[in-house]
Amino acid sequence: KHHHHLHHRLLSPSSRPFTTNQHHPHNSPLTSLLKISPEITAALAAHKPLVALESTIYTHGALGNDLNLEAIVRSHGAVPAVCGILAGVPTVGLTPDEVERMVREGAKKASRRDLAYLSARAAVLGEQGGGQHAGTTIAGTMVLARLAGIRVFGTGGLGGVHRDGENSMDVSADLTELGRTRVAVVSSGCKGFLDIPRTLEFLETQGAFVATFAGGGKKGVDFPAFWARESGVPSPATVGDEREAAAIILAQERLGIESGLLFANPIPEEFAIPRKEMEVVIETAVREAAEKGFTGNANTPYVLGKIRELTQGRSVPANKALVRANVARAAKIAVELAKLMD
Ligand code: PSU
Ligand code: MN
Repeated sequence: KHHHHLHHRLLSPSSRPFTTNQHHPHNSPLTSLLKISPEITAALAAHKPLVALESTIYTHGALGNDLNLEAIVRSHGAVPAVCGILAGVPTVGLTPDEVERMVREGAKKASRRDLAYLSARAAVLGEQGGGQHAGTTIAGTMVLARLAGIRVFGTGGLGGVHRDGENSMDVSADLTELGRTRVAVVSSGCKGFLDIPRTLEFLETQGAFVATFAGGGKKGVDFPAFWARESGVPSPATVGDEREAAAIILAQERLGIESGLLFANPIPEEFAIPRKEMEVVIETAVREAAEKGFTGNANTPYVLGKIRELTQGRSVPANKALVRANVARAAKIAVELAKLMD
């Protein structure tokens, strides 16, 4: 019940959660709104490397239940923390059973704007049955991870500026979150059906650091496009290895810069689907979404589902492979970061 306080003492001033009501006179339920699992609480106290994982990938991804992301994190010596809203309670450290329950019973999609709304009835008012499940998006997961004090997050592909976004103004809240919340996200760039040049422009405006992993000190690599390693758009920066990434994260923290960081990890070569090949499918999926009125937060799940259908399942193994590779990278970064902070 008091884990939040306990944990709070352990954080250095610069890494304190940005919203607490520690001066609240009562032991208000608000103080303990965020539920952090016992395993994560212990890992935080012991300064173990931690990797946040999103739950939208499970609730809206239809990637099956054999992703084994937690096992990947553990195999690299880090602790996985799946974030989401379980029966109206924002939770860091969902168990596989809890995630399975969310998928089975149905879940909303929660970005930053949705967190308070979905938590109010169950977590604040204590209403029985007042709580819905929700998978947290990258933005939603970043908020929860930051509140818990988790610095690294591994996932699939970032949301971004949608095609025709200059008219629809459909710009994922993932981008503004990276502008305001200091969590390092490891993804295969942004989803390939987005407007990648505008997505990068927007991230620059938001003050979010963007670098792409490039081995052997290679310079001038593309910012990756999810299923494809190439996008035709050069990455603003490159990073050589996990230790360098960890050092950048630590420098950001020591400088007191609150914005997030994006480390793009191109899909493993053997699973990549060339950009030209994907483009045909993407155009169809994006057009259909527009014709059928899938706008707002329904757009991304629809487009991804349509692409799955049109590629006869070829995009699914690619999607799984890239998520797994990103989560492994994230775990290695978290381990390096723990070493640097020792
Ligand atoms: N993976 C899926 N479906 C999704 C997403 C991931 O299979 O909907 C989510 C990610 O969590 C990402 C979000 O953060 O899509 C972006 O959605 P939007 O464009 O509505 O911000
Ligand atoms: Mn959107």
